[in-house]
Amino acid sequence: MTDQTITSVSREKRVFGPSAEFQRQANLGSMAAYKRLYRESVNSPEKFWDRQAKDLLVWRKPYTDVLKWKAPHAKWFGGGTLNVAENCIDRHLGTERENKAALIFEGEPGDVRTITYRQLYFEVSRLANVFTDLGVGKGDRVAIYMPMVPEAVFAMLACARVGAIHTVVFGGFSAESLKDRIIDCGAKLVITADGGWRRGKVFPLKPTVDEAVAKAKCVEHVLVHQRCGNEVPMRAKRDIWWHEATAEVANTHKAKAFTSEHPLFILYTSGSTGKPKGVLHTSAGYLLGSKLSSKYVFDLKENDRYFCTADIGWITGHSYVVYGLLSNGATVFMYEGAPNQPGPDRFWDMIDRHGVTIFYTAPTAIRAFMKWGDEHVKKHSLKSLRLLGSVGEPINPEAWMWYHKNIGKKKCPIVDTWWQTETGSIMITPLPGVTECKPGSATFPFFGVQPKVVDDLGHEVPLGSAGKLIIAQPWPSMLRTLWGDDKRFKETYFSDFPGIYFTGDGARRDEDGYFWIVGRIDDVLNISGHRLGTAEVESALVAHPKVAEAAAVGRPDDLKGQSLVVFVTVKSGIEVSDELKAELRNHVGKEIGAIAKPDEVRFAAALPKTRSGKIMRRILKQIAAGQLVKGDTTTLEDFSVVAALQAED
Ligand code: 6R9
Repeated sequence: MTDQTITSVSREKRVFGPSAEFQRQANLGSMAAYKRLYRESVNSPEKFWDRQAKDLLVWRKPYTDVLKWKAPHAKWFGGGTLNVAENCIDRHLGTERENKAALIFEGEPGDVRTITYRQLYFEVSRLANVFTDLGVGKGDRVAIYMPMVPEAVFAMLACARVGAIHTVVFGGFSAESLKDRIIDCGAKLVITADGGWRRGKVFPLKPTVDEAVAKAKCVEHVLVHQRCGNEVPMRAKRDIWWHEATAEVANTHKAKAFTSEHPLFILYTSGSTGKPKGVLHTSAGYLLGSKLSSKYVFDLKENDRYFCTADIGWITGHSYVVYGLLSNGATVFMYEGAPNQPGPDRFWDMIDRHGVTIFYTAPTAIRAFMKWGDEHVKKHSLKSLRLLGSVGEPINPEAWMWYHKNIGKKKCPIVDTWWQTETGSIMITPLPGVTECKPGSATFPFFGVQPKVVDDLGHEVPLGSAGKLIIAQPWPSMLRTLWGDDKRFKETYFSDFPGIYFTGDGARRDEDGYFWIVGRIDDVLNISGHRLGTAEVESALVAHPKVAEAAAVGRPDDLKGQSLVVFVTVKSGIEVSDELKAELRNHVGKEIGAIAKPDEVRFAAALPKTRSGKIMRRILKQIAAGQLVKGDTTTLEDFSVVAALQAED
């Protein structure tokens, strides 16, 4: 993996350090402090994690071992017991946080609810009592298929409280995907709502659940939260209204303790092939990872109002809406609907009205805001914001700069956080009071994380060269297995480099040691023996003033191995033409080098994306190669985008 590499993204030389003002108040305020703690965390991990686990978690019974590692299986905090929900709720009661807002919710129609920690305790307790009445307890699986409403959070925490294992399925998934997930984990209970609000309309959820459950014999009950009041069929005995069931039970609940490695949740995520993988996370290690990272990466303070735009159907919603934030006693702002309802300034309007201080979103959203135009941002002051975050894909320097100037008003640090469903918590990230950021780089590892960029034999490559990103040591919030498929777990993550976690991502470190994520390994192209990251080409394209979004894929080529095809959407009002194609080819050539000049530029009205906003390059690859689109398309947000691209062929 040390052959010639193109380094357009890491040619980015601008550096942005934290302001003295931010640094002064930061939870960690100097590079020296970071280095000292980091060194300890990787050189004496057991000592480091022992201290964190004692400081940050409430234990019912102290653990006896910090780590038992028999690759690829980790056991953290053996011998100890705790309750995750108690760590997110009860521990704040009887303190000044008791009447602090845990959640501030705004529905798409504009309805606002504030739920204090005390109220959260009552809500979750009621639900936990309902679970017990329904015979749902330790180790049972519960599928949650909900809109982004507080009840979704209550449902997760109630599972944790009784020791049930939740699997949250994003509300945009089809009945087929929901059914597959329910069956794969054998869920006994499904929790849903009549519907949710999206783009001014009710999208019904219950009918989808009915369709899924009809084919899933394991389900005994469906608990339905009434959100929109739309008509829904209720099946006698099986279906139960949330408000009716919770009205009949006590609003207090004594939580039992569970062992550190008791499973907390399963979250399905797509692999490069085959059916989705059920990533399993367990209790203590996951909670500790999400809590510690929230505290330092988001520099949490008692008065913060934190807004993460991710749906709880994704890992970001699990770790950085629910567990990491509530365990820290933070106030989480949550929003139900679309970012452009009623207008493209909905987020900015809410940030001003609710005094949001920390904002965490995805590059795909940032590029959408850029495309919609700066005027929508300018209508609002955004003066409460003090910290910004990015997650989900490499953020191209253009989007970073836009975010920095227009949303952060050049004063908010940006944390570009690299991590995965499998890692459970943030792995490579700037620390906001510490790190000098380079736009597009996730910078340095978080505590306890030892990432390395290696060649196919597992040897570290020289700085400047690209390779495979591995994590050399176990960390507390790592996945423990794939539900029901330990063999696939070993094969997927621990077989390229036996006993060492392989992320599936490509990366490089620059001469200053900064990590630059190139993208998934399968998205790395090899053109005439030159390695080229799709992210680099895309980053160059979106830097062009006429381009809104771009996706680069490889097409098999007899001569070059692969040729480069790019799909481009242009900004509104821009005419597409052959001239523009030539202009874009030359532009990429100029930005990266002649080797990166696309062989073909294709304009598209929209790009195929997953529901979490990731461009589905696998599909574009098939279209570029003139093949019929095959394989799993259930995660696609809008199939008509694919149909339109194919029709052009
Ligand atoms: C949290 C999340 C994981 C994959 C990961 C990588 C990409 C996520 C990134 C990033 C560059 C970042 N990714 N964050 N790439 N910079 N800051 O997104 O989890 O949905 O499992 O996706 O997303 O390719 O391997 P998940």
